[in-house]
Amino acid sequence: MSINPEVNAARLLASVADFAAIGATPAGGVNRQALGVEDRAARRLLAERALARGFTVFQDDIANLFIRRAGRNASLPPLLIGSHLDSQPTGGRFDGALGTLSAFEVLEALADAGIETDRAVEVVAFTNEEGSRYSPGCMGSMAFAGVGTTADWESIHATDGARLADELATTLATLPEAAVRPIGHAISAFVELHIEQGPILEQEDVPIGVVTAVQGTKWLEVVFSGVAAHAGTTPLEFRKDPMSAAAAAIASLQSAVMPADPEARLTVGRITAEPGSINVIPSSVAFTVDIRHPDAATLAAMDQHVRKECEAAAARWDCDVAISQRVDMAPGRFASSITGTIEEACKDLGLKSRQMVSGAFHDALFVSRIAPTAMIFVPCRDGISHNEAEFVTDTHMISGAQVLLKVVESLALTNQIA
Ligand code: HGY
Ligand code: MN
Ligand code: MN
Repeated sequence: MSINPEVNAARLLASVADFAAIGATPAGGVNRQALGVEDRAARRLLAERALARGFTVFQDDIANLFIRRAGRNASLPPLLIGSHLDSQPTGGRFDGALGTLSAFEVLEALADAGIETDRAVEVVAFTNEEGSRYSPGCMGSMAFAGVGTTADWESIHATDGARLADELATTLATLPEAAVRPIGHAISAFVELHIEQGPILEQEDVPIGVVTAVQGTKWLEVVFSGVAAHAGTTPLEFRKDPMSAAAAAIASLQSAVMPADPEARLTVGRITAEPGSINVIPSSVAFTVDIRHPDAATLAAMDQHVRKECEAAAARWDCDVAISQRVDMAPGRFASSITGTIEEACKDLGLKSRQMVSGAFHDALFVSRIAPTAMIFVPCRDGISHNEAEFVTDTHMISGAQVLLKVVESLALTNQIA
């Protein structure tokens, strides 16, 4: 006998707290970087909980982790929900984890209510969404969407020197109960719940964001090369100082790009100097540039602008410059059939919602290339994310999961093709 499924609020909140303890940092965040020990521990915990509920657990060769609750008709492609479990090095407890755990709560709520869905519902934790330890980000969802292959990235080394292929093998082996299946199986649709990671929903006091699109992202690595020399004996006219070139390029980009266009985003997140000695003019200086824009042509123009400024700085300071692209994510639009279903669910639940474009990239950006996809956002305090202070209220977590459950009922209970 089935009853109306309900989100078990206490169970969801406890689950978020349990996973926040894996890789917990003293400042209240998490350091659960892709394919590391803590990431594997989180995957293990989720898989054990899934097996305890009688769900099927499997993974693919890039270690995307899937949890499947069967439906009445095994021939129908499953509905996919979920997000990621990996975090930034000083990440928040909710980025990725909330979407993955809310999706798991939906499976449990359906099971508790004895609901048999027409199509199976699968929860996914995609591998390496963040891209901080291994670049690029979204490796798991790119591979799932056929945009990249594991072979493309196997020889990449992490920022701490680990080799991706080795840690991938270790991660897969950590879950012997999860058979490794071919990558990229058919799905009917994908819905990802995530924190907004920006201030809009909180400022407008709206509990649900209906995400209609994701802006484009490019990651560049810029390396200025000069001549290492003695800090004390080398007059200015004898210097080929890559630090001066880097500082000039960064200052020029930061004073021009975002002030000129309120939709543009430019971030220099990491800079290193070799040999990094206090009394040596560096031989080289490398820094990363993360640029974003909702419009593809404008993003391409920003890319050209960064290259031009860096080449000008290299000439001014008599250095060489090499610029390589690490990530190129075109902007993506989500399916109105799914955003409409999310809006209907909000109406049924009496929750205000508003449409919005995501400033952050997400796994949904790539999955949207192979199936109807959309995202549900919930507010986070002061819009802060990628920061240990990231915070979401219990009420917003529960509302988000309730909307996700309602959307799953719409997309999996009837034989509706999204
Ligand atoms: O950087 C991003 O947009 C994502 O949050 N990793
Ligand atoms: Mn995320
Ligand atoms: Mn993130």
